[in-house]
Amino acid sequence: MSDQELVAYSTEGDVAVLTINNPPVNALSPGVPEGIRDGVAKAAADDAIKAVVVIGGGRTFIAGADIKEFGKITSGQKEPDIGFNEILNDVESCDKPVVAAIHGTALGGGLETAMACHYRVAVPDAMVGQPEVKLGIIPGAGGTQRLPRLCGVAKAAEICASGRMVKAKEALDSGIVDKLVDGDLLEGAIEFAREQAATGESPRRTRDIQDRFGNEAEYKMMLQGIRQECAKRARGMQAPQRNVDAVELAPQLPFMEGLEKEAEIFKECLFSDESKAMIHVFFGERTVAKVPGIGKETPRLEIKQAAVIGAGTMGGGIAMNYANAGIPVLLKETEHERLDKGVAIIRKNYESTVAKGKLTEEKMEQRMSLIKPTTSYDGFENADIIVEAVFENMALKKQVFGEIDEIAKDDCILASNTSTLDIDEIAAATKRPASVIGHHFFSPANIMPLIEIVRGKETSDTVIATSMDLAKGLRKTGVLVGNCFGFVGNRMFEQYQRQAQFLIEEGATIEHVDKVMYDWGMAMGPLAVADLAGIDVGIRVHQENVDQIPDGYRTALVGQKLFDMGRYGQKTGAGWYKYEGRTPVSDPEINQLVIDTAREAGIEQREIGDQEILERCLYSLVNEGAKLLEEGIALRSVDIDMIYIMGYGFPAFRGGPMKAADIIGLKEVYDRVCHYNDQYGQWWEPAPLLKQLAESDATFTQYDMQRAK
Ligand code: 3H9
Repeated sequence: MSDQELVAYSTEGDVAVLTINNPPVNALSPGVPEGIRDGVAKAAADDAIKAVVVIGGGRTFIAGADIKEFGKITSGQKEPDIGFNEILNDVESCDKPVVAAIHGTALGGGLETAMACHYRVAVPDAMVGQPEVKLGIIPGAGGTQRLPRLCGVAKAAEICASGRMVKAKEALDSGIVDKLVDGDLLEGAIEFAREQAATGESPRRTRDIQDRFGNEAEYKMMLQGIRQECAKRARGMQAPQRNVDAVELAPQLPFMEGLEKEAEIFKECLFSDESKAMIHVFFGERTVAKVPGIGKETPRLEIKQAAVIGAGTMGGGIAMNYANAGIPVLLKETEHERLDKGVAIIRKNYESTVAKGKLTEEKMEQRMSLIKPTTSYDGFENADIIVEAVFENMALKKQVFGEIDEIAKDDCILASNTSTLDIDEIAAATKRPASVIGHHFFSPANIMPLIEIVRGKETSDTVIATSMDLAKGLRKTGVLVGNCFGFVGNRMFEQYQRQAQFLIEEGATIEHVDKVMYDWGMAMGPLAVADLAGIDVGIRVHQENVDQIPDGYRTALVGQKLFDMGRYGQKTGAGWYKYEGRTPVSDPEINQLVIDTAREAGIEQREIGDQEILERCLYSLVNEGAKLLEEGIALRSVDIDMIYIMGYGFPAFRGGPMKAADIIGLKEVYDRVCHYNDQYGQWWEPAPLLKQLAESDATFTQYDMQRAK
């Protein structure tokens, strides 16, 4: 495609119209900025033209710089492009009014382009924003310098540091947009452009605006608040603070100097590990939706009626997801008492959302009315999907699947919410294994954004495709995985938990292990997480699968003792910690129990440093992840990363366990796995894939790309 076609030049009487045509989202790929500059220059040189309108072709204005180009820069394949700033400065210098006409979204470099235009008009449902922070960077083409000149320092800092989308009305009220156009956007923009030209005044250039920064003392105080909020919300991340730093420079420096400083910070951020991780996550979120062999042509089933079996914590949460998506759902329990309890918890959950002002009472009632509690299978014959969410026990699950096989209609999807058990064995309890699939939700199921979709060996493509679409419809991310004990998430998690417990048996304290992992960015430390998930859940899963553990392998000892003591974690008020409400408090009794247990088992206790804790917890995840990749249980390393970020509180700014390993360097990771293997053997046997990639100086990301070819 030629540059000319990327930005089409046309005229409407005395107004030049530049239409950007770079589908799907009009990213500023090479050629687009140049096309805008050339179009503006052409209009400027034409005496018959009085004004210019810049508009996006297709569904949106401009979604920003082409994010794919960033990887080329950081890997040294391409020079950082500083030419974009010059182009925008040229656009802003034009003597004829240039009007950005915004529909869809004007994001990142898209908003920066719009702000370099002299005026902005937008349709009422348009949105603008500087989401660069979500990529671990700051706006690099004047966003941090022009935005405060339009809407004030405090607001600009908040927009840049949060990366949130700003609705058109708010953009209008805060001065980012000049006018909302109700009818046809292009017509409205042309009319507005003509009005500006008719004033005869030179166009208003954002860089010259000086009177909107706000009161210095006031915005300084607000910036402090924004920084504190970022430190909490984006713990461990640099980019939010760097966004505030850059915006704060706007009132202090002349515009061109501000741009230079912004470029310095932008480059610093772009080359950071944080940015590599966040860009990986951006593409990862989109990649996981793509399943090789399943395309648009794969037939889907329509899901108009759902049914859930089991009204416990998981079943109730799953039913809420369907109700939230407007899909009627039957919720079955064996006894009235349990059913009533489950429904009461659902109502309580909704009520707390209403109390926070995030849901209206009316919507709550609507959703409650979509959930139909029952103790029988009546109505199940009409369900398009039945989700089993009973106790994690194979015999029970097989019994349930045998029952639903008798009553479900022919094309009904039979999904199990099992978190560890063999989907093929469950499917074998039915006469239709092609309809059986795992839908592993994460607790609390109404909140956590992940569903591990487990493909059995006979699951049909239609059932997989429908499940992936359904996940999206339920506003979740579905990640397709293969069938094995614990699938991807829990099989890795077992290794992680095991190392955390081994570490304390060898002398680290519970608090120390948790602190190291929390400080590294995990939402919670491994032992605090075990308390949240339930010590009983972990032990029961372990008991169910104990025959999977090779003979003579070391197993963790203290967890079983906590279970025997009835210390199941938060739900019983005590586990690894004691709980005051939901606040964990160290328990000297358990610290002593660990020491006594280690002594009885002949495990020597020693000083253990932060680095060993981090390595053993993280690399045990990575090593198992590499095995899952090799076995084909995980489709790509990025799928593992998304599962960990969305389901296990892994910090997005580390990119997920596999990306974190890539960033550290697989050679280093492999060396340390070998070191622990020399020391402990057994669980530390290095994954052959890790060895192979480390020895060929490759990364998991490269492995993904290689396999996608
Ligand atoms: C920036 O601008 C830096 C500046 O300061 C300049 C510095 C010099 N680049 O999300 P979707 C792809 S940083 C490349 O499914 P939706 C996306 O991968 C940028 N590709 O659609 C997907 O590809 P595929 C700041 C991009 O309708 C396809 O387009 N801007 C880009 O659900 C469709 O995307 C942002 O961070 C891009 N910028 O949502 C905005 N954007 O089909 C990032 C999208 O192969 N974009 N793609 O998987 C978004 O937030 C959403 O895409 C958007 C549309 C809301 C626009």
